[in-house]
Amino acid sequence: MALAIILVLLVVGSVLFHFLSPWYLTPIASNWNYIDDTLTITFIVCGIVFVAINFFMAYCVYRYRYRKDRRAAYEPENKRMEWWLTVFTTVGVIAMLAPGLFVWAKYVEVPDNARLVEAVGQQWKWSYRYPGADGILGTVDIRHMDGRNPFGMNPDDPNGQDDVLVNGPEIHLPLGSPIKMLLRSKDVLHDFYVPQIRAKMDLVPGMITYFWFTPTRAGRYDVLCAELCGTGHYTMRSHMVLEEESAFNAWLATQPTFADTQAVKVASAGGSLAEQGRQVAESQGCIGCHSIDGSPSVGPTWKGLAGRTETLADGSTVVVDDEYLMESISVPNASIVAGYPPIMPPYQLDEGEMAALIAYLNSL
Ligand SMILES: [Cu+2]
Repeated sequence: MALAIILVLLVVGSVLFHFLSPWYLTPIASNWNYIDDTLTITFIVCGIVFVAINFFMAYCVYRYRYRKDRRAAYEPENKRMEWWLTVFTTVGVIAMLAPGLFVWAKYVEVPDNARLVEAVGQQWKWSYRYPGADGILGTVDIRHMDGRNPFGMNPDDPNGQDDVLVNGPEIHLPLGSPIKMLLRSKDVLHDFYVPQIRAKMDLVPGMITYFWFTPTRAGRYDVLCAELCGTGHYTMRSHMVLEEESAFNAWLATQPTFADTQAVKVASAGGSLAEQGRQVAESQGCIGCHSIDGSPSVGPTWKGLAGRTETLADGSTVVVDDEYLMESISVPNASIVAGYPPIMPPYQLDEGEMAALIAYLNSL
């Protein structure tokens, strides 16, 4: 009897928890209401089955409890009950699968007028590329990738010169028009996921995968990696800002094109060495993990870094000088500061970039 009551209480508690819990889906910010509907249908089907099975179990536990004067009867077959179970199960499974197929058909059919945006994943950060005024993304190849060209842009492709490269921690997109997100990985499996968009897709090395959506609600949302991709997986984050077309265009205009990034490198002109270093830090995405105002982040803050005495993971101490900074940039895991995870990827900078970055670090 006690067991039967516990079972009933468990069911009632689960149902109450579902309706009273504050943890539910975040407000949707895209056109994918279908995905929410599919989730709801699955939830209802599973919920009904969960309640029915547990109540049935509680009933059986009570009804067929042990009694001295009663023996169990052996009944190996019950045709009628098997029919009922088969029919119910079939209807339930169809109710869960059919809407999914319907939504999937829409999910893979990208509208013709969708704008292209590319997200590039690597251990453990995101970067983004827009096609520029011509609407065409330039070709890329892994052979072109280096510290100067992290996207692997083909320098001889005229379509790529005006591509806008965002190596920072944010992607901006305009509200109201469909976006086709192209996904490319530089190393291992990743997964581009923004919970408010309700859409996600794996990044597979050697393939360009995609999905599409129409942003509908302005805001700043977390971009997550939803595929375990190594020790720094949890830090592989970014933000998606959805805003009005005009604000989006104003932001996009502040981002460098591929031609800009190459010109800066070649000329090395404009601004002090420290200012050039600030640009290197921005273009390499360093500020995604290191704050410059002393606030805590994934990695140690850069504020007051030069000359600071750091305690390393092995208990020894080191005074931060140029040599230590250089080592920490090119071989980050050689000396890890105590309290931080060993997750920074090595950066290959050329001599000029390294000198500029160190001048910038020393200036903070
Ligand atoms: Cu990842």
